[in-house]
Amino acid sequence: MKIENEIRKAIDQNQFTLVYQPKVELKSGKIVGMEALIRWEHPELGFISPVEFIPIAEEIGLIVPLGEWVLKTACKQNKAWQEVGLPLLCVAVNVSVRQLQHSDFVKTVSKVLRETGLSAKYLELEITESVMQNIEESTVVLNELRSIGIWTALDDFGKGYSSLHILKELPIDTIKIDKSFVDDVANPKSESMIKSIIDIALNFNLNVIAEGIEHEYQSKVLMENKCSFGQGYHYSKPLNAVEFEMLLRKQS
Ligand code: G
Ligand code: G
Ligand code: MN
Ligand code: NA
Repeated sequence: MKIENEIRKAIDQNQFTLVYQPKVELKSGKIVGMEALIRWEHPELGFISPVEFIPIAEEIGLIVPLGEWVLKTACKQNKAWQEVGLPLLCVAVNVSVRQLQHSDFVKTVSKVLRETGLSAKYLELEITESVMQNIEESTVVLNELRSIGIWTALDDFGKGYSSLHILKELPIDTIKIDKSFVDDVANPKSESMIKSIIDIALNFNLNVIAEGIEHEYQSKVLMENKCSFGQGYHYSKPLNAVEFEMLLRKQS
């Protein structure tokens, strides 16, 4: 069984689902947004991690239709939650460089917003440093997204080679501090790095959120260093739509 064919079949047969991980205000633990993450339950093979199939979908170009499905599903779900009176939150969707560089990307995002009725300000796109492969093109696309009112975040910040360069070059709104720094925050060198990253971000007028918070003490160090938002198992693992909605109802 070839995984390429299985991905194609999975799109047609609705084998993919999305889970939602809360983004919280560290001080209060209050949910301020959520990141949508794709999940694949294959009928015979069982759970397959996006770490395995996203790179293949990218390679064979299927990330474009798959990414559109993710966008549409996340926007539709967010709109549905808004319509039943739950708090107005921004949903973040991960976007591959291959999608961003596709000539129809901005058109596709606009179409999804129009069709789902979700206002652009409730959608955030998470991109990675790989968009630096083509700075000029990425700048044009990111400016177009900004002009529509969509937020953008730079995922896995600090992990790559051109983290500082990308801040200088690209119009983005938020950086997400990579989990590796948060993991290691008890180490004074890591804490200095986190502090420096946050200072740079704040100097650039960017929002900052920390990823992969698993323990209370990590959250404390982040707050001491002026990071106000976070995400991670300490607050909640990614939840299916029903579970996420229950959590939201409990808080609102
Ligand atoms: O959710 P999890 O930690 O298993 O995700 C593993 C990786 O897959 C992460 O790098 C995450 O960004 C990526 N990923 C999850 N969902 C999506 C998606 O919808 N689109 C893209 N492009 N990547 C995703
Ligand atoms: O690359 P990206 O940041 O989009 O990937 C997010 C991934 O990290 C998702 O697969 C999500 O399930 C996972 N994740 C989220 N919070 C935590 C955490 O606290 N610990 C660990 N180990 N993984 C996490
Ligand atoms: Mn992400
Ligand atoms: Na990340």
